[in-house]
Amino acid sequence: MVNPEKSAEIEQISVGVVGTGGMGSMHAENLHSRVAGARLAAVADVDATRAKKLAERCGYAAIFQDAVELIQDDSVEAVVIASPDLTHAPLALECLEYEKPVLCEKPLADSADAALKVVEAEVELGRKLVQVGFMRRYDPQHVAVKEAVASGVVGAPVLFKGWHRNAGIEPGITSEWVVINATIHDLDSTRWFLGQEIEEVYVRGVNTEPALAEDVWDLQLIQLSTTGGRMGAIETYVASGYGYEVGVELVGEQGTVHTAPPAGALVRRDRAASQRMENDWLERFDTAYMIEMQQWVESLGHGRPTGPDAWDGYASLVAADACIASLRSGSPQRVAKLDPPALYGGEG
Ligand code: ISE
Repeated sequence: MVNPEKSAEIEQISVGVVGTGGMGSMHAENLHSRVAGARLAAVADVDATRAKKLAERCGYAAIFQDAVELIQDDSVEAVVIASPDLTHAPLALECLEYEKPVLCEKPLADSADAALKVVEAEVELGRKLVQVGFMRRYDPQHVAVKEAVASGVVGAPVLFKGWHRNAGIEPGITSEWVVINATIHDLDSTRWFLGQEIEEVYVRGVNTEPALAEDVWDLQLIQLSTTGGRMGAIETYVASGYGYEVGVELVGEQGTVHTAPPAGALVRRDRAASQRMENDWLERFDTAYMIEMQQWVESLGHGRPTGPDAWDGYASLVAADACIASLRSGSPQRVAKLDPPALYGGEG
């Protein structure tokens, strides 16, 4: 789908994309052909061949092998970080150094301590420039659930349930990776839907996948409670084998709301009914990624990003750290108490 406004004569912000794997390519292609008000100015990747192929597909953007050089380049006004997780925080800090707005893929960092450095740098700067790629907040199904809950139709929400299943494993993963790379989305969803911080977590898991080391839990179940006395249950299964599926249910005092099944044809044949399942997050959240990028670009036109911020990135990692402590210790863990600085609406 090409956005017709793309070709209109409107002012365009020049965006550089760091990382040209699956996520970076999708963001670059959205910027190039679907999002109004932006142009793909540059891409960066250590893999020059991959970067060149993407640049050629997307209107011959400039190519960098060094992400820092892309960030520093005068032709780049805003940056998307979609490189490996470990690089997110250092590159976000570099963007803050050059006062460039940045849409940073989740997780904001590989630990809460590293994410706090980004928060502190933003506080020091005195303005928000970082948005974190929690794209589910833009998914029409998730937004519909959020709106239904906010309308009060089911009364006060008392329980959040989330399920998150990946079709197949990535080789060499660890139990900690499952939390930081996958469950991080569900921790953000819990905070977003309940409007409260996570206070305590208890994580259990099992290994279902012979291709992984025995101590790697590819199926994890989290029980949690929040600062306002609500509860949550998150299932993350990164080796479901059957397809990619993400959903939420909110149980309220007078009813429940949950994400509708993905739209698509129900085929009946040979005395069976079937519906195609999505393969991965790029397919399932295609619309969400596009809306996320469009709204980010528009918000920059108005001076600052309005989506999930560095504090959301940090708070989700504080909860993730507690999940990791729980899976290692086998016991429930308190989540460190949060005190947001004034920049993020708090008194700290
Ligand atoms: C992946 O990195 C993502 O961000 C997806 O949204 C998530 O569902 C998947 O589990 C992660 O590995």
